Amino acid sequence: MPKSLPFLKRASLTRHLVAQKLFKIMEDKQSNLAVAIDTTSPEQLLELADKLGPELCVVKTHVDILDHFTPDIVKTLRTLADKHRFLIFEDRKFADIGHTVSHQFRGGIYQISEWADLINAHGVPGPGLIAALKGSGLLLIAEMSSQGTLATGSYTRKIVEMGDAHKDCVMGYISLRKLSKDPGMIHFTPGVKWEEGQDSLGQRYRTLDEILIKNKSDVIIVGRDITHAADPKHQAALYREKAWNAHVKAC
Ligand code: S5P
Repeated sequence: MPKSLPFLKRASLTRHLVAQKLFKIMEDKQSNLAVAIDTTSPEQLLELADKLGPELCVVKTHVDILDHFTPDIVKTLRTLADKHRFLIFEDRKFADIGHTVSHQFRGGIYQISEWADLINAHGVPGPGLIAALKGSGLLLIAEMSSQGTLATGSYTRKIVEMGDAHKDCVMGYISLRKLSKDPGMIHFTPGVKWEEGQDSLGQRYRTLDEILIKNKSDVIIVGRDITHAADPKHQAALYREKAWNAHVKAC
């Protein structure tokens, strides 16, 4: 199995500014850990982002699950992102025609384009939505961690073809493993726990060694195993260290 290149080397192999920035953050902080802070409380989101910030390269949000929203919440999150040097990834999973998606991205209550460094989209509608999402770093969803996902086989291959053909906007993939041959593309993998398993609603978990060493992905996205731990800060520090060691091993 060919070895992966170090992140700093890969930063020079992409022209995507957000990808370059992320590669550099990962190398400087020795962190390829993204944390999904899936809480309904804005106060808890900000508190966890501040507490875990030093361990992370990315904070992943679902703003539409917050039980209330004001622009101040994301303004504070941006301040924390600058303080701790992490990127904000709004996991909106856009999946409509370009015209609609453009409004969902730039307008509405959340105005995602104003504060998100990273966003993601399904490729089902075709490449029209990619052009509409220009601005933040875009990840296409090529595979999913959930049981019975339809994003497999030729669908997955076509997503990677679509993404690799739009490198001015697309900087990587949500996937279970490395898919693109382009070292400038960054692969993010959710569904991570210390041990393999499942939740009660179809989420499937694998270990970080399985994801980063065996399947050559780049960034792990960990949610409840950190946010619901007895000591989230300690757990995040452990995940950071182990994920970084796995990355070094894969190089
Ligand atoms: O295929 C996917 C894609 C995503 S972005 N499977 C996922 O679980 N996710 C997201 O990763 C999901 O929306 C959640 O925010 C996070 C996983 O959370 P956990 O608590 O199961 O680790």
